[in-house]
Amino acid sequence: MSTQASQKAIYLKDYAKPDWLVKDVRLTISIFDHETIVTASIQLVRSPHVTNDAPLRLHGVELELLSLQIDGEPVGHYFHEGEELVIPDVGKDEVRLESKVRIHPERNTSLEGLYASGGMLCTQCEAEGFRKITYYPDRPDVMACFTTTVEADRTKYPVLLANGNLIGEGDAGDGRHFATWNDPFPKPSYLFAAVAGDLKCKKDTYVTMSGRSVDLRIYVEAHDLGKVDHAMASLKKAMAWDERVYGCEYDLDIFMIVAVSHFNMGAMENKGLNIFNTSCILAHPSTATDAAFQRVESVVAHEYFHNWSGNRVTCRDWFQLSLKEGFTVFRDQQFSADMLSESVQRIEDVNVLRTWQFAEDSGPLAHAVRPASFVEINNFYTATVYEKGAEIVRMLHSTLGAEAFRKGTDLYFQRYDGMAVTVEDFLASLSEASGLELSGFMNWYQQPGTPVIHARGEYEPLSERYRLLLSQEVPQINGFPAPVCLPVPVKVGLLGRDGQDQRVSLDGAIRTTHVLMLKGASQEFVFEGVKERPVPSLLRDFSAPVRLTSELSSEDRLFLLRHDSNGFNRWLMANELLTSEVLHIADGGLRLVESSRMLVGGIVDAVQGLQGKDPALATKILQFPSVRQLMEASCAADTLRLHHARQLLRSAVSSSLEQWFASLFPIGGGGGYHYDAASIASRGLRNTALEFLVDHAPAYAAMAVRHFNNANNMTDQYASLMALVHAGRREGEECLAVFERRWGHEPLVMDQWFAVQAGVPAVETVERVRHLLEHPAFDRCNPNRVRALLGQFANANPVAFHRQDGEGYKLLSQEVAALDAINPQVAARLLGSFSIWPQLDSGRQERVLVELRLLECRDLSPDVRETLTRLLAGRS
Ligand code: B3K
Ligand code: ZN
Repeated sequence: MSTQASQKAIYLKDYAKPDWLVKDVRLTISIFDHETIVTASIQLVRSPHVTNDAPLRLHGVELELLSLQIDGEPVGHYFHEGEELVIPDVGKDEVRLESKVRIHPERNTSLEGLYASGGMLCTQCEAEGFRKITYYPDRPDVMACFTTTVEADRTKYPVLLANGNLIGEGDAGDGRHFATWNDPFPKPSYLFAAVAGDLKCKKDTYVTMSGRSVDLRIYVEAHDLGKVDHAMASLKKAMAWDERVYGCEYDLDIFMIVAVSHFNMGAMENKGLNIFNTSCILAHPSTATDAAFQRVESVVAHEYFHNWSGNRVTCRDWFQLSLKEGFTVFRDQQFSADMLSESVQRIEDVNVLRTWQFAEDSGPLAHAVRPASFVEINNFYTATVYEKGAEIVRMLHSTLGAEAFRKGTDLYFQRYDGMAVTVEDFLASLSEASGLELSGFMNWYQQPGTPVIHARGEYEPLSERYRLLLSQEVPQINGFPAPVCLPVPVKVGLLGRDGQDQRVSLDGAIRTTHVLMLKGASQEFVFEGVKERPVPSLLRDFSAPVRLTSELSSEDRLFLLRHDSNGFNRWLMANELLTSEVLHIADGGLRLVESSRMLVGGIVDAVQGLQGKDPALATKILQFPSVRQLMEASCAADTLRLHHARQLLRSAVSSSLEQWFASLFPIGGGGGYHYDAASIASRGLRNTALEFLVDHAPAYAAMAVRHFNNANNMTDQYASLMALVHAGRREGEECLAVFERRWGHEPLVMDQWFAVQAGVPAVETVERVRHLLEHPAFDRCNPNRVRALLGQFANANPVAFHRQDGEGYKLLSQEVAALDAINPQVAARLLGSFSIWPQLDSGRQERVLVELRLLECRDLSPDVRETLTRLLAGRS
């Protein structure tokens, strides 16, 4: 814990190379019931660039130092400075440092460093958790080969794992045993991992493209062994995909995944020993929804892909975080698009981007994809670093084209293998391989804010020309330097009256889709051979992370919704039309008007037209913008009114589609559960229909109860539960009780039980959440449970969270304070939910500020203190 005065920012501009490098590390972790002893033997060499007798600085946090020797002699003179142990006079240029420390994983609730989860011990070292295990230069540009011995009681911890290949194991006396692992690949300490537990494992093998056989293992607690088949299948798909698309082959003889139930985020890419949140690895049709299956597939792939984009080539410093994360998110998005549906994947990714990243980019927590400074790096694992970072890589991919992009990534992986590098190095590889000048993209990494692109088109019938004027405005974000123009690829198609893409010419190239590169403040693009006045389909596939304004009329948008060959843009048109219509209804008398009827007609036509062709897209089109998105679009804070307006328009859709929705049943005829695009799509459409019907009329509650009772999979069961509970139907409460009785023993399913209740769009949900905080199964030490109840409440239930009397804000800030004493990372993330405050009306703003000021007076972790300071920085 720290006070405000000790908040110390670090700056990218101050980066200095390490004075000492590590040649090799030998680590022994001896686990006992009430303590763990870590001995480290580190071969250190003075870095060649250092001319003076630079002191040796090692990071260490919450370590009890038992002994410290250099070349076998006790170190006489050393001192502590912040998180560093400093040895001023080492004398020689190469030494072996041996330390012995005592740590207490059994008491470590921060879930960083070595900690206990259930009966096992595991590690989480990214970003700076290794310093909670031993004294070490804990920075990503210090890379070394690790040999790790884990030693523990044989009965309690029969499985002992660490990075790399197993090189020895045996008896250690006293009922104890040990295992020694060697990782031949140099790596930074943040990729270190060790696990000790009573685990069972599923084994498989994968033969790589060069014919090497890799041993694959997924370790879980015994009762979860039946839930790992999907993860194993996903891993093998990811390994094959990375070979095929990026030429990246796995390098060790073994690849292991361990599932733990207490984890701060989704998963961690430790070399050869990924550690996963159970929520991102376990999937069985009876306990996991389709969404959970998809998440497992994409997170398994993401962590696996890091083996090259992150591990073999790593980050020089934490400012470069997006170098590995943005690139790897892009890679996992490409993979998921290949596994299921390209347009649906893009819709989902853009929805996340527009909902969370755009909000972050325009609020008090805005920062660059590569920030220039930070206090606590854990606060920068954000939608901006991840999702906007992925969008930048996507723009590079579309600018270069797939082939040149691949040449660039080949060069990047080959040139920087085993090195810790920067975003500039990545861009240089792409530029060198493609011959394209890409330095403008550096600005995408360096400046925050979402650019606004204006598009204005003009048709000249006589010359058959269509002039498209594009201009950009880059917002000035408080506290950041004046922004500059960015390179913005805008993918465009021109539709004729028949709804078909016209083949038109731009700069001599004749195509149906063109990618325009807007570089300066404004630029005109002239299409030739345009036979008739077109309706432009702009920013297809969301070719750049921007807000687009255009002169498209509602009729044009409806036309695009009906006809656009670009599935993504059809959805975008529906989403934008629905957004403006709901806002219109909320602004007016909470009544449907003529434009509402026109829109409902368009939605109904589009959805019915997609039946049998693309039910997944139909489902997406039916997904109304969330109240959260409506708030973002309108700056309106009366979330209850927005909810009512949204429900009015939804019920108009229900009225028109009632028969059709009902025809998607009868229930029970679905057959067994299959995980494939077609089955997911048909379940998705039916469950969306159910949600509309249950909302629409109480009579459909009985149908939903039947669906709930007869469901042979969690997707259908959860969808019917959610439909009933969120519609406020009495039957919903009964199903909640049944669900709790049935699934009380399955933590991940119980997370869903908490989440569905935290999401009820009603002001009384504040009291419900308070009540659930007292439930015996609520546990502040488990981040999944905290996210299920409080994350859902604060981020996905604006009606309750923004309740006018401020009770939602009070609940959240009290919980942030309580959680901060347990797990600062989780607390700080939850506090970030307040970042919407400057957009609220003055009454709500004042109520938020009361809570934030109360928090300000407390003793807070650096994580929460930094977030709080940033939240309040711009207040008047
Ligand atoms: N690299 C980890 C995230 C670590 C977060 C540390 N606070 C997971 C991932 O993005 O793959
Ligand atoms: Zn990642």
